[in-house]
Amino acid sequence: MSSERKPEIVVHHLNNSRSERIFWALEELNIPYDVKVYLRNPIAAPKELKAVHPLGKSPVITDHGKAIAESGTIIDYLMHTYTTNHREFSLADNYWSHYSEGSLMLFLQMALVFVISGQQAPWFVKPVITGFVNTVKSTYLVKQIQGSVDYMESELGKTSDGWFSGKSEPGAGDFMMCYPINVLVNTDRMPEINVGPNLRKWMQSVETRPSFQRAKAKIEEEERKAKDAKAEVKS
Ligand SMILES: N[C@@H](CCC(=O)N[C@@H](CS)C(=O)NCC(=O)O)C(=O)O
Repeated sequence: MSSERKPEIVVHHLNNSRSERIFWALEELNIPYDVKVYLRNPIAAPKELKAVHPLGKSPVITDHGKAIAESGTIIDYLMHTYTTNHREFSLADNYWSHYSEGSLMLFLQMALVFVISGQQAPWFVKPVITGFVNTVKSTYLVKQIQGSVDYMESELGKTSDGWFSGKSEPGAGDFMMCYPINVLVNTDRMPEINVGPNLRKWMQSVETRPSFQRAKAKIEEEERKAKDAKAEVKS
């Protein structure tokens, strides 16, 4: 880290959320931070998160008390405020950062909402809703997501070191892509999608990176402490 300004960052972390990429960026860029955990109750974020930012979503950070929301803005802010040469924030970084939330997540989120609505529909409309969900998935969403996955696979194949940043180390584009690619590679949310070797290798390179491992360990430790504290209050 090299900057005149000393960071006073708090990551306001909601369990099972997109904030893993913020932890990874902070660890990778060697920027010190504190963590405050918010536990879902049972699915939505607790109202305390709205005191940090009006939308009450995660990830959100505060730095010197100022709230910064939206993963892409947070990563952009960290790189521009606390790294030398903005760690060469490239056009590719900018592109993949926007692509991640603006294009890819749009379809993944739609797929998730459709599947959940099918599962949670009342029994008397379930066959109709399930039929509708399956039709939208097969005629539209699977094609869109597979198209994106094939495109990313081919673009990664053109890079020299297998990073979305186009450089020899991960950049903003990689931090941002970490969440959706993890969903595609490591979860069974979209079993219809074929993920190719370049994307799998990319995920593996992320997972074996010490900064990513430190980020995961930090999240686990902080969530455990928050859950223990909550259990203690209840007992
Ligand atoms: N585009 C936003 C997405 C923020 C978002 O939707 N966060 C979810 C978790 S991944 C959330 O806070 N959900 C809890 C809720 O809506 O109550 C970003 O990347 O920061």
